[in-house]
Amino acid sequence: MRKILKAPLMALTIIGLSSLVAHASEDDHKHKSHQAPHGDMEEVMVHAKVNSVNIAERTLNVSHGPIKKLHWPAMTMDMKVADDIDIASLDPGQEVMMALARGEDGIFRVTKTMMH
Ligand SMILES: [Cu+2]
Repeated sequence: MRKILKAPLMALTIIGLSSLVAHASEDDHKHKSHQAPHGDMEEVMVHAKVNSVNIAERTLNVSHGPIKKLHWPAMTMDMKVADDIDIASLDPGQEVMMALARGEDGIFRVTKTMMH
């Protein structure tokens, strides 16, 4: 009896595992999901290249490295900048270390940039 039961159990296990994997990669990183657990106001640092600067919208398009702390992979995205950042001082093509922090609205913003 045991031997007969083993195969279906194995199959169930494999199906279970593969649905977990599929779920994890789905969750991985959609741009809109740039949200840390509630209450996490800490800054994180990441290396990034500025691709373009939108002064009117106060956003940067950046290619940033992975951020382990937030479980974000490396990616290219638009990022809002904090009010106290002099966005006009940033140029396309520049490489920077940037600090990100989540505002009370739940959105991450660039809070500091350092030439890199
Ligand atoms: Cu990103």
